[in-house]
Amino acid sequence: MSRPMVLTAALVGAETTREQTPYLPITAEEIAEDAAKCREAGAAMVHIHVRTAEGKPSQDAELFRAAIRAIRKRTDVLVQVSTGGAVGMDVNERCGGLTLTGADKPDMATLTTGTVNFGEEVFWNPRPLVRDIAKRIKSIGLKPELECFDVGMIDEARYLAKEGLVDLPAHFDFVLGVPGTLQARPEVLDFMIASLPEGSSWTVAGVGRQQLPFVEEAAKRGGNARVGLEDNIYLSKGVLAKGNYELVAEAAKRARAAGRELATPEQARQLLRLG
Ligand code: KMH
Ligand code: ZN
Repeated sequence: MSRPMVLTAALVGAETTREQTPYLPITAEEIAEDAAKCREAGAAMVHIHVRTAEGKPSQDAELFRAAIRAIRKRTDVLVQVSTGGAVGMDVNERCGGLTLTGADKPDMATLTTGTVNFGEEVFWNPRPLVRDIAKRIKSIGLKPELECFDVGMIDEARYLAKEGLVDLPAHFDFVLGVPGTLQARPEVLDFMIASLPEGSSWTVAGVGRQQLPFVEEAAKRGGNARVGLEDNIYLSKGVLAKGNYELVAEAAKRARAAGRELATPEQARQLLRLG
């Protein structure tokens, strides 16, 4: 039996707008409703950002708390909080989700290990800032998902491990296809997999129209995949996904067609070594 595939749904993001798609969840209830449908469709984890009532990107702890409570009321899907936030946010703002404790504590948090162009802007992650976020994640007993927009960010994770800020093997997410960064091509994925520290696990998040094809690329290679409105709003050319759950359902279909079963949240916990 092949290893079950972990599907993550990136529900909200910081860049997608209601003008682009009316199906973007914004409130805690909308996020939770979509999260529960994503779980039913085959997702084991959701990656969340939060928004103000006006839809502005935020990393406010209370907004995260409300979203996490609403999700956990409805479903057992794992919850990963973003520490990337939106470009231009300072480190304390970005780490709002890491201040939650007890029943509101997330299951995982992202950690981007380097600076990268991000469309017309810059997603700023110099070493001191990355160290700061890595320490915060470690100090609350969470495991990071190492978000790599470029292959050098995998090497940077090795460097952080030498400093004792990240434990190896770890779980990596290759984000491929953001304008201005490394694009989603099969040979890029192969190189990234070959560059991983021994024993590490990986997910690939193809951005834009490469999202669903890269579920297949991941499935073939024994890895995991991320889909969702953070990275892509279309189910097919010109057809908006009517919620994250439609993208998860399509990803699940493609994963199964490639011979992969889907991981439950409990299996994902083991596979990603979340403890
Ligand atoms: N919104 C991007 C600038 C993360 O969630 O950790 C960063 C991002 C990464 O989305
Ligand atoms: Zn994100």
